[in-house]
Amino acid sequence: MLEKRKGITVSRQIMDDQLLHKDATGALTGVLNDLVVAGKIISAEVNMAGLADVLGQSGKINIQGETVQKLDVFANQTIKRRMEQCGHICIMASEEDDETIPVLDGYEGTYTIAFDPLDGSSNIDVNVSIGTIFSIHRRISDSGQGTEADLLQKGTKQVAAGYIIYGSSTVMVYTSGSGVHGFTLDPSVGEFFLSHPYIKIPEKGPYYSVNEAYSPFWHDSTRQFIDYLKSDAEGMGGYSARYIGSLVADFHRNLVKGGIFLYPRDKKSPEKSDGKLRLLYEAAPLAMVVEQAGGRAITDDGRRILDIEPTSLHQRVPLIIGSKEEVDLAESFFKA
Ligand code: AHM
Ligand code: MG
Repeated sequence: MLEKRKGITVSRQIMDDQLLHKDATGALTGVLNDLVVAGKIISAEVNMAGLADVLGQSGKINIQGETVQKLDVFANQTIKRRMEQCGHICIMASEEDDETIPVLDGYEGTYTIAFDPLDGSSNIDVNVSIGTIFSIHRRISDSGQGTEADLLQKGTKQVAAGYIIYGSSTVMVYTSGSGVHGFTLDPSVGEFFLSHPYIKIPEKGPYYSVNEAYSPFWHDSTRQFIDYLKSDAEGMGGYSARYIGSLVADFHRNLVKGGIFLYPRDKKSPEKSDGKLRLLYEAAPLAMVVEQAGGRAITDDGRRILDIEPTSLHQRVPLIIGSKEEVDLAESFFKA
């Protein structure tokens, strides 16, 4: 059956998911379909990025006389434009904007969206995988433009979450609470086709992903955990380290192959006292995906990411995410 589903379009899957919810109005389907469009537009621009560099530097004029935009700015504008007029969103938050973003008057809907338009900024100019991450909640206010409180809801309240990775191919992975599905973009026809139905993260994985250059600044429990993985006490023949520096890419690899990703707190700077990654745009959506796939996501003091009540839009949170066994193991070190 699963094999037979392979190759269906992302729109078909989104509609099938909608059928599982008897009260569904089609609004969430509308949001996800507009996100798919945004993903295709960004993917096309990412693929042109190398060429744009040849034709003109960002912020300068290219050979056609157009201003070349920075990719992260372009991705942010693309998603905002699609969402402000999609008719089902009442307010947005972007990692790139300090404040909440309203939708067009008359287009206010029932959902909110928080997104990181192009995550992995250090990899944008060097042809390494980058991605868009999104998180969707149902509004709690009644009507009109949404409020910040509509966005500051915990991860367990997400109705859908996922990411689009722009890598060797463009892949969209999302969940609306009934499993995780992955779709690969066929650029020749401009359509995402189901390539990874009902993704399950391996219970135990061969990889750990962490920026080891920060190890002198780690807290003891983090260092002891990573040393333990290297010691082969788990009998894996030793773990392998894989760290791209694009969360989406590191997460996606571990989701498919198994493993653990860590961005813990460190003592390097006061700003890193809660790690680097953002709760609303990065940690909570990926936590929903990983839990739906059978994995776990916690902080480095053992809190479940999805249970954290957000207090501000750009709040950071230490993130430990991946295969169940490795996250359980990490937790035992953090609690000790
Ligand atoms: P960004 O939102 O500015 O791109 O930063 C987030 C990125 C993540 O994709 C990645 O996991 C992390 O920063 C890497 O940070 P570091 O270079 O400190 O290891
Ligand atoms: Mg980011």
